[in-house]
Amino acid sequence: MIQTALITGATSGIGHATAYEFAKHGINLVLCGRRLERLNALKSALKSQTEVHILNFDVRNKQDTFNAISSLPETFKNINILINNAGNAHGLDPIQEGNIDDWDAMIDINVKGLLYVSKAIIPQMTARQSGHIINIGSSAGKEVYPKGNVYCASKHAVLAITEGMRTDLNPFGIKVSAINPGLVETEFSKVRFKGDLKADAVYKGFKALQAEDIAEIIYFVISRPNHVNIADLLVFPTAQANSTTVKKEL
Ligand code: NDP
Ligand code: 8X3
Repeated sequence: MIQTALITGATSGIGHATAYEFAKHGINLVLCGRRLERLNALKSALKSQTEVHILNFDVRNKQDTFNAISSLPETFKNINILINNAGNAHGLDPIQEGNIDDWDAMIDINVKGLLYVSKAIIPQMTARQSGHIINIGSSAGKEVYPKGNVYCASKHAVLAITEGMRTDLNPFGIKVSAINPGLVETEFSKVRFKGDLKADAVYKGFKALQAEDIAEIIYFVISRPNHVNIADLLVFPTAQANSTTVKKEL
């Protein structure tokens, strides 16, 4: 059976690489993000391999999120796989110096946005009694590092929501998984540091995970047999032992 996956945050990094990985396997794609020109470019690049529909909305906006998902044409309406990936860190500051707009962004996007998208998709999964939801958490959802405060809180929330979903959706046979990467070289640090050159230093001196590494893992997780659910997966680059221990050669 041909499957359809909806990927949030498909314009960059992990979501972008996952779109390519899924297209390779003939999975139909609903690709979401705010940067329309990137969504259009992605559609052009992948349309020879699979069917692609793009949805251009900000997950912070509840109404836009529901409108976008309910606008899906009949052929894309049945989402079998939901990849809740859109998210970022905004800032890296001690709590006493934290920027309230950054806090709002992280809670609104990483937590509330994930909930809005899930709320829009789950009813069709419960109706069909099948589906797979993958939430992209983080090693930051398992430990709190200095100045990580609110980002770590948002990712701890993602893990709590994942467990809650897995429990509540258990009667419907829906799989729910969390994939928790450590350092992945994407636009993540550019966003966190608002374009500051500091971002370039984050992945220097060691081989960080690449977006494609996570995309392959996501495909592995969604392609297990029906009776197998990888509930929670933590992955680091070899050079990283935990959030604060990274072997760098500078
Ligand atoms: P990128 O910055 O490369 O990608 C983030 C994606 O999220 C973009 O496609 C962006 O699209 C989308 N996004 C951000 N804000 C919104 C919004 N308000 N509405 C809709 N889409 C939004 O980072 P990554 O690929 O690294 O991040 C993907 C996920 O992986 C995030 O949840 C992140 O927390 C998590 N993660 C990242 C790690 C890392 O080290 N890179 C490690 C662990 C987890 P657009 O701007 O076009 O809307
Ligand atoms: C991204 C990894 O260590 O920058 O979630 O928080 S980290």
